[in-house]
Amino acid sequence: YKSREIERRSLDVDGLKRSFLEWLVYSVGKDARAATRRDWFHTVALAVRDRLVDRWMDTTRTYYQQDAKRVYYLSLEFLIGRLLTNSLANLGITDQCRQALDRIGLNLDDVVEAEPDAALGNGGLGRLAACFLDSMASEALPGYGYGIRYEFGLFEQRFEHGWQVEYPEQWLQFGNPWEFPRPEVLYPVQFYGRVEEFRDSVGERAYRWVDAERVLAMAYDTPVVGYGGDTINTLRLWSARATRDFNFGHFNDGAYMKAVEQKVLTENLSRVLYPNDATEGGKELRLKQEYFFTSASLQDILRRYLQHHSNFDSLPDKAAIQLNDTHPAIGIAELMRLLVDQHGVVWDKAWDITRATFSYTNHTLLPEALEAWPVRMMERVLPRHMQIIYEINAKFLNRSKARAAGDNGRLSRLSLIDERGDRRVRMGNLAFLGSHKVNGVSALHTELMKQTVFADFHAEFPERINNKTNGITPRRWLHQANQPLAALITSRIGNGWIKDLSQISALAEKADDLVFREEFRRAKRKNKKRLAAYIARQTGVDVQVDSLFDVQVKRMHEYKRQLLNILQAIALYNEMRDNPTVSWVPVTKIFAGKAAPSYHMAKLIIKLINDVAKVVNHDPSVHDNLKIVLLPNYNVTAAEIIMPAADLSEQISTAGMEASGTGNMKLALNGALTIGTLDGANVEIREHVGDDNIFIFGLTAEEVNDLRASGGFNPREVIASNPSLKRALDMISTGVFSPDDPHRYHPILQALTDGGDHFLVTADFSDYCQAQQAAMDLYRDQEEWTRKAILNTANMGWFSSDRTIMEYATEIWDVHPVKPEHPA
Ligand code: 26Y
Repeated sequence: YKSREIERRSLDVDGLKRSFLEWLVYSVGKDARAATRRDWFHTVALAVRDRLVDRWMDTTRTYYQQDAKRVYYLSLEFLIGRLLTNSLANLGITDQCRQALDRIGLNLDDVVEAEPDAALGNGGLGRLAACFLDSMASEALPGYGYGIRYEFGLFEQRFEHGWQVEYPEQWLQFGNPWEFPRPEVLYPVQFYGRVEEFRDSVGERAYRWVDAERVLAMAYDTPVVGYGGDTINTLRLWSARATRDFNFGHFNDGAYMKAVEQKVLTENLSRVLYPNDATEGGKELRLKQEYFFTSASLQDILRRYLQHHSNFDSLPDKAAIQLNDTHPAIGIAELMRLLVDQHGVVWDKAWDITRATFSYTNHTLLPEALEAWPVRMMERVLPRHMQIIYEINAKFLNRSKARAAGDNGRLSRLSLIDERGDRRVRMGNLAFLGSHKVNGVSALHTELMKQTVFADFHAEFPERINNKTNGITPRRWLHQANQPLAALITSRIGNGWIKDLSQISALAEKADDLVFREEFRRAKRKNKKRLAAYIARQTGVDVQVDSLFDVQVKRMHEYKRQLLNILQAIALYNEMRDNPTVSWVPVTKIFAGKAAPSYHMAKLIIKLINDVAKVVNHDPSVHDNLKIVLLPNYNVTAAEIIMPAADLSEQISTAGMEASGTGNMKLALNGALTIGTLDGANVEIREHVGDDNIFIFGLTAEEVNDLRASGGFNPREVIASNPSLKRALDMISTGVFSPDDPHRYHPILQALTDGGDHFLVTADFSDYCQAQQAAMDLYRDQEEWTRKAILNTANMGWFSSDRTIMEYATEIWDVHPVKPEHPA
């Protein structure tokens, strides 16, 4: 038994190999000859998991014994992607594992490919949460992620005749070796019912929530391995279970089948991730998901707190709860309910505790993305919470400065209830009011929060808004995804950068070193070859490895302006055909991204890109100097192949609309030059990499604001005065790219003209084309291009999510690193 214990922890090649063979037989139940690639993935994952359990328990025990202050990151999304490569790298056993598999006649890279991509998120917000988990563990911070264990992650995207079609993403189909089910960690969560008033033991008015429906939240834990493997934190995801009434009920014939149906319906709560990432749908199931995971998480947090404490006075000293956008903002009313109704804390004290415990991150200024639940729905689904929200609101409005000043306009804007039209609960206002700190995700975004959506709140609470510019984890996005470049960097400056990305600045002096440049180019070329092979496999298109890889990968959105990019592609296509004798810089335009299934305009843009690609890629007159590809099913795994291979990074949102962007950081860190507007974190990227090493174009946020306010912008005039834009649009409108349906793109043309071009595609077109020309010209000079690419990589150290997370830790959470104690 003892030797088996040691075997399970052994990190050397022989020990790993013996573990693999044993796991394959005794847990996967296969013989080496019959094992599939998936069997091997499960085998290796289970054996690797063995190697982290001890340290996981040490970490958890240390936090408990020291009663350390923990941070709880509540997020409806965690876009974690695959975990095998990440676990191996963070444990530092990649090479041993590779060799052990070699000895069995297997290739680690093939085994890795059998892991499904855990896509429990839509885009930036979900991936940020995943980067933060990595950084909290790597910085030894006592941090927990709390979310939902969706059975179906973000849909799988395929193109059928160029149109996006959605398929279910069944990541759990073959089991998940990383998760530990905790059937004993089970909390009741209620919905519907009504509120009863009564007198408590001292004769005070009190309330109880009765006749409610009950669902159970069951925990599944996933270990989060920090770099070096010393700290191993926990991601706890909740799954909906019908109550035990079902298991122990006895039913007559008809009632039995009904009860089974009811059980299935109840458990639908955690079935599927909502695929919208900007339009608030107002769907009841979504509200229930939000409350479900928030309530379970808060109950769990309070249970943990009460292991060491007998009243709630020091909750804010022991727990910091971060709200990832407003999705868990109902937690503010829920904590009030738990404290006041269940634990008998008086209101004012409960409110102080709540505010001192919560903080809120805003990720968007888009009005259509701000959550606002109809009062009628909230009253029905969460009647006690609706009361509590009214109470919070009444007390706040009574004391606010606006009332003192007699400013009713301001008062109604501050209200938690939007009284216009059907009455709605403004979740952003609730999150703001119930938090001691509120942050934006880039300097510009935070500034705009103060000036726009939260201007009135900012006047009331001038200290509350602060900035935390996003970051990305260098482990996954450089060390793991870009091994050629990572090895090159380490050969010159050592491997300290993996843990402390600021060290990467030491590369700057290598930008003038011709040998280093050559090696940097060689690493990039290797990555481009890998991407070219992937493109060929996914789309059947052959691209030139030495062409300029111009990459725009992100969700499909009008504000992100994939349309601007494809219009420029059409213009470039025309120029190439008009001037066949010119020696053109070969360009490969690479797009990838999913559209929300109900977002028709975004889906039409996908079809347009595919239609344009078909025409351009088959036109011999451009001599392969231009290729356009739209890769299907963009996800974390695809991003790991794309980011390292990019030359040019498209960050071209309408200024003022992209809160931060994080793909921009991944691309720049991997040595891509940015072509972008002064939006989101692009502003800070420019400050760090230097104005000479980035292509900035277009209207600024201020200019966009003025232009829209003045009403003085006429897209038809702009189009008429720009022949290449006019020609591109005419080609679309006459069906050059859609001969089977010439009117297909009418809605797009309409939006750009009569629609007023809200996203200012036409307004920025000419400046964008000039910036593209500058990029192509520079690309001819490979030495100069490489020099700038190196300076991008070297100057991106500040954008590590370790830096971001330490800012949260010191300026918002007041949590500190805790080194796990390992028993002898
Ligand atoms: C309300 C619901 C439909 C909803 C669901 C998901 C609304 C928004 C979202 C997701 C938003 C999101 O991903 N925002 C992105 O967050 C990133 C991390 O801060 C930013 O970098 C990026 O600019 C922003 O669009």
